[in-house]
Amino acid sequence: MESALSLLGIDHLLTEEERDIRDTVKKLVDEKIKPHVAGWYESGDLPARELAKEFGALGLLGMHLEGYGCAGTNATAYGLACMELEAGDSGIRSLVSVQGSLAMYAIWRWGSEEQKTQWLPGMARGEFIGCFGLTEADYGSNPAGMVTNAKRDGKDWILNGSKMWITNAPIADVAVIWAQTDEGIRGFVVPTNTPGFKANIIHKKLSLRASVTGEIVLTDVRLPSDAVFPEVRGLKGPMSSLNEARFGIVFGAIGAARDCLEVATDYALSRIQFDQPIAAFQLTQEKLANMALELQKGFLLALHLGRLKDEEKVRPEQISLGKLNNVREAIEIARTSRTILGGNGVTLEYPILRHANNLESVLTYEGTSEIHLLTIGRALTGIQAFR
Ligand code: TGC
Ligand code: FAD
Repeated sequence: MESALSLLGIDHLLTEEERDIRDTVKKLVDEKIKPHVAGWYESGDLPARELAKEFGALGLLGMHLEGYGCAGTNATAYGLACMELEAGDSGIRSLVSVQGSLAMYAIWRWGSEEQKTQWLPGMARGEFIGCFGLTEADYGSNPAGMVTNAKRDGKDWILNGSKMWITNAPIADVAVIWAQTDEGIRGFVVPTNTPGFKANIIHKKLSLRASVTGEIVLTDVRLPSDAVFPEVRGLKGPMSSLNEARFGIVFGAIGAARDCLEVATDYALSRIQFDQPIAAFQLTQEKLANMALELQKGFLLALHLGRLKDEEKVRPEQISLGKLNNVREAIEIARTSRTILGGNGVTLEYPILRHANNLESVLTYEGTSEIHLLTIGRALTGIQAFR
């Protein structure tokens, strides 16, 4: 029998090194994540520090970055790692992508040499956890309007404002905070023990429960002059990190969808109704075949973008296309897989509704599906329809 991603024989499109990395991450997820993640999801808590160290030891944090203790793999290998992590849980992939693609990438791409040497090696080892504060309560899709601000006071900077929905904020050692200045939006590297920095946990989430999300409140946070990224001004700074994380999600969503399809296929083969396995009904086979079709197409799209990225040719609107398609299809696959499990599909005994609920966040964060539609629309027409 064919497995969910083997139908097209896609494996031979990967290098041996890429397959090794994928298989290593899969083993880690099978042994250390899958047995526990339903419990973390139910309690809304997870051992993030221990996991970060484990991921760091395996070289997964900032794995596609060069130098400063990072593994320096290609982008495709990073994508494959995201795929396997998200087959465990989107919250686990988020832990890795916020650390590596958002916080570490921002420091790696825009930081001074001192900022890089101070933070990146420890972040790569998982000793320091990072977060990335762009979104505000009133400025989500439109970060250009942010009101968090940084003002000069002598040589120091004083930060005031708040950030909302910030993954890892309550457990972070360092926060990359984007703020308005009199020279436009700039990025600041903020140790979270700086007086005036507070992070409150956001409770009652029904999605991404195996991930800590917080609100950051900044009250007269005094930072030295060298806490700012020296060169970059404007949205280009944070958007460059978003490109990295969105790319990881293009692969990640396929991992969540694959896990759903695999579970649904196994279930369909063993569940008997009307004296036969439900897999024997044509309606069930239609569901499985359609899901496998979208899964293969989504993986090929991800791989194509990975190859483009490795050649440094990928454009933001191409990443938008991949994120939009693969998350949208992954949610459809999760929901259809859930129907195959009937009543059992609504419990945490099976991963499917957990994945489906997580994918609601994935559809919204890193640019909502509407924002990605408009980004593609702008690329097609040359007309921006955001405002
Ligand atoms: P716009 O005029 O289009 O651009 C302003 C400046 O930014 C540059 N830029 C980009 N640069 C690199 N990559 C991209 N994808 C870029 N998009 C824009 C652009 O070239 C320009 O540069 P410059 O030098 O000319 O100034 O800006 P706009 O205000 O019209 O906004 C465009 C829009 C709506 C597409 C953008 O604001 C957007 O993508 N909004 C969505 C916000 C978002 O995605 N937030 C995510 C927050 S982080 C998160 O969700 C983490 S979730 C946890 C996890 O990842 O696991
Ligand atoms: P809004 O921007 O208010 O959008 C609401 C609806 O309006 C959406 O459907 C949207 O598509 C639509 N809409 C908005 N503008 C337009 C338009 N021009 N045209 C058509 N439709 C439009 N942010 C961070 O900075 N760092 C993080 O680590 C982080 N982690 C997150 C973790 C979780 C679990 C979640 C849920 C979010 C996280 N976010 C993070 C925030 C996330 O990026 C935002 O939620 C997202 O960008 C959307 O912003 P919003 O929630 O304010 O929705």
